[in-house]
Amino acid sequence: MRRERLREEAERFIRACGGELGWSREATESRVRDVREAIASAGRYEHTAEELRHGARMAWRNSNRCIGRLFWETLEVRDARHLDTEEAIFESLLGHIEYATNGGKVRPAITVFPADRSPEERVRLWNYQLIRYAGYETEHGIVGDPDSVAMTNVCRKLGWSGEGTAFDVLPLVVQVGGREPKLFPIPRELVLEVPIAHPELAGFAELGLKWYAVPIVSNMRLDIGGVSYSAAPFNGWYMGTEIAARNFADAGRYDMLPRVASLMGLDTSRESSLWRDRALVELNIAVLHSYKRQGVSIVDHHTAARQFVQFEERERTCGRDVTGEWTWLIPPVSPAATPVFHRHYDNRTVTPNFFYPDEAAP
Ligand code: HEM
Ligand code: NRG
Repeated sequence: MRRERLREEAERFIRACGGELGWSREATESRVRDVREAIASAGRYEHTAEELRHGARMAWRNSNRCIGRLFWETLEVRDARHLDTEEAIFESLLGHIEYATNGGKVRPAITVFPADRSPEERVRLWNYQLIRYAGYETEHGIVGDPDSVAMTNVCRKLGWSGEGTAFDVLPLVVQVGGREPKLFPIPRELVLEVPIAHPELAGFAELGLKWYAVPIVSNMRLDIGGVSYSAAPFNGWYMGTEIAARNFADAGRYDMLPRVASLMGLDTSRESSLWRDRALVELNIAVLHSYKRQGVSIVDHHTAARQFVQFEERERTCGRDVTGEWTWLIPPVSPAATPVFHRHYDNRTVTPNFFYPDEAAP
C-alpha cells in the first residue's frame, strides 16, 4: 500500500481503537505520532498486542456475511506474529485447533501470523479451512467432498495420499515467502468429529454421515489499519444449516437429499410432494441433534437470526452502524421464518475486515 494511504488507514484505525478502548486523548495522539513516524521512516508500522486484539475483533464485527457477530467481543486473539518457519506455524495451527475445539465447547479464536511485507513475502495457508475433507475423482464419480477436488490434487502433487474414504481430513499446506509449500498431516486425535444420527428415524445413522466439529476458515486475509495479515485463520462454531442444508444437501457436494428421502419413504417421482424440502428439514434436525447429543457447540438458524438482531440493537446503542449482506445473512432453509429476511442491510465494506486472498480492500 502506498505510504499516504497507509498513513490514513493507520490513523483512522488508531483513533477508532483509542475511542472504543477508552484511551486518553494524549495517549491516542502520542500513538498516532509514533505510527506516523514509523510509516515515514520504514514504510510500515506494527500493531501493539492490544491493537491487534481489538482490530481482529472489529474485523469480525464488520464481516457483512456473518450472522454470528453478537459474540465479536469474545474472540480470543492468538498473537503468532513472531513465527517464521513452516514447522513453527504448523505447531501453532495445531494449538489453534486444540484451543478452539476445547472438547466440544467451541471457543471463537483467531491466530495471527506475520504481517505481509510484500505480496511475494507472505505466509500463506493453502487450505480453505484447517479441517476439510478430501474429494477424489474416480471412475464412479467423486468420492468425498467435491468442493475439495482441486485442493486434494494439489496435496497429491506435494506427495500426500489419502485413504480414499468420503471423509479423509486433508493435510495442512503452509507456505512462507517464496519458498516451496510444506505439507503436514493433522494428528487424528486433534480432529473432533460428530457421527450423524436422527432422533427418530432409525435408519439415518446407516447413511454413514459425519462432520467435523469446528469450522476454521484459513484462506482469508485480515486487514487492520492498512496492515495486511494473509495468514490469520479464525473460527466460531457451526450454524446447523451450513452442514445440513449445504455441505450434505447441495447437488454439487455430498448430495444426500435423494438418499434421505428414500429412507423416509417419500414419493420422489414428483417435485410437488416436496420430498426435497421434507428431507432437508430432517437432515437439519439430525445435524443439530447429533452435535447437541455429543456436547459439541452448534446453533440453529432461528436462534442465530435472533442473536443477530440483538447484535444490531447493541451496535445501534453503541452508536455504530451495522453493515451486512442480506443474501448471505439469510439462512438457506426457512429464510422468511427468520427476522433477518424482513430487514434491510447496508452492504458497504468497513475496515478492519476479512478479504478473499487476492481481493483488495476498498
Ligand atoms: C460467514 C456463522 C463466527 C467471520 C458466516 C456464515 C455463517 C456464519 C453461517 C455464512 C457461511 C456460508 O454461508 O458459507 C458464524 C457463527 C459463528 C461465527 C455461528 C459463531 C461464533 C465467526 C468468527 C469470525 C467470522 C469468529 C471471524 C473472526 C466470518 C466471515 C464470513 C462469515 C469473514 C464470510 C466468509 C466468506 O465470505 O466466505 N459466519 N460465524 N465468523 N463469518 Fe461467521
Ligand atoms: N460454510 C462453511 C463455513 C463458513 C464459515 N462459517 C462459520 N464460521 N460458522 C462450512 O464449512 O460449512 N465461523 O467462523 O464460525
